[in-house]
Amino acid sequence: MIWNLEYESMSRPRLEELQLKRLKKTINRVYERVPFYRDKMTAAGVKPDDIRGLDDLKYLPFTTKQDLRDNYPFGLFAVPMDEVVRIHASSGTTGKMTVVGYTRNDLKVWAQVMARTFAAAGGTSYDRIQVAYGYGLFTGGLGAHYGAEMLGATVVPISGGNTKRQLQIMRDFKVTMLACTPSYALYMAETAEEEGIDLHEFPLKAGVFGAEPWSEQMRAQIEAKMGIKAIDIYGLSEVIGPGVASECLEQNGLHINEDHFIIEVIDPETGERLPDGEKGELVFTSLTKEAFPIVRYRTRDISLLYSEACACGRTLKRMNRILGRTDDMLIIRGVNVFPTQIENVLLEIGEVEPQYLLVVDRKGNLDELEIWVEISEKLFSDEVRKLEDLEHRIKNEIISTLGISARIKLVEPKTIPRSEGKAKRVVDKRDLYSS
Ligand code: DLL
Repeated sequence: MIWNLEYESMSRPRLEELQLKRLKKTINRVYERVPFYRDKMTAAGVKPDDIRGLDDLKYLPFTTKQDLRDNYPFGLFAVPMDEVVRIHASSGTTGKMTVVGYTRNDLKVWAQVMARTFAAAGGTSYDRIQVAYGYGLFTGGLGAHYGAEMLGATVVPISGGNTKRQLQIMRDFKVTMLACTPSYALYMAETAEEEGIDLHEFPLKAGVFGAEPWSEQMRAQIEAKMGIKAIDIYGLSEVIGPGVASECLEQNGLHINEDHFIIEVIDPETGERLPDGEKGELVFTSLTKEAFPIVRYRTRDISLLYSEACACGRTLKRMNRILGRTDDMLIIRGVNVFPTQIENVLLEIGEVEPQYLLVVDRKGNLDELEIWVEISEKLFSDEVRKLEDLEHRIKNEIISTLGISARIKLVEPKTIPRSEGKAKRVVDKRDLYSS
């Protein structure tokens, strides 16, 4: 079923007309209400009236995660706080979070695009949807929740964790759709196997999985182990959360909700726009958001666009699954982690050398993070108790700032390989982006 038939299957000329009207409104709005945008546009010599066609978007400056950090927490909001009814946040590069806000209407739009997502995965009001994305500042849980409610489905808002209970509820409540990260879906499948539970006997038919990179092999595994259709869904907090783009049952590219977001693909080196079919960095501009409009946001995600028609009837352009990133952001158990955040924690604790290595692996479908930290000769020959205490403090500090647990391995000076160029801080053993 196509949830917003009119908007999801518009002709290109009508869609572009709508996009232009909305783009002009958004640009006027940010120019008038957000000093950051006005200053950047002034510096670039552009005024809202210069935006006469969709192609003129290219004259506007990009917005980056650094800009969001510089305006932490609410500096880019375009409405007074009494109109903001919800805040979400995700981790930034060096400790400061990226904070986004929603008006009542923004929440409605978000629920609409998420209802589209579930409908595109075959969902209807007869479905029971288990939302096992995390609830909280992360956009996954609440984003999926309101979308599923908008669809009229029965929502099971279980959030993440407690896998055996997830399986029990899935069986007892006769859940038909699952929403979580793909790695958690695989972990659930594996736990089911261990418990002697056959998921093929459950009425589960589909899952909407995203928030982290995954591959076609992983899709095949999930589908075989769970007996479901595994649908890829993409989004990011800065743009709205989940609901930016999602696959239909054709499973051949993710339809972008272009009536709400304009997508561009750029060469990450030159910033030049690339034609459909060429691989580059995704850049988004919101068209309807009120509290946190965003103009030409550089996602650092790499993909490409297809403009051929899709057999499902939707005319919205599709993007390929995410093929990589242009920066060093890791996604560990669904949490965005920048190596610099870990570096900051280590520096604040002191007592350790500024030499560290992050080793990320996936064991039994669960991500594991090991942090190797060099300590001084003197400390290394110290009492074991002191070393254990240091290990504990680092572990706790990582949990409280990043929300993930890590194994800490204190190593002797000069153990971590030095590099002649850029320091290599990460060894990622998961093969995430191969298809
Ligand atoms: O992860 C929003 C989301 C929630 C999407 C639930 C899908 C499902 P952030 O925490 O801001 O928002 O992280 C955004 O996650 O820039 C990508 O690098 C990555 N990402 C999200 N979806 C996918 C996907 C949410 N389907 C960042 N494939 C993005 C690959 C994804 N990477």
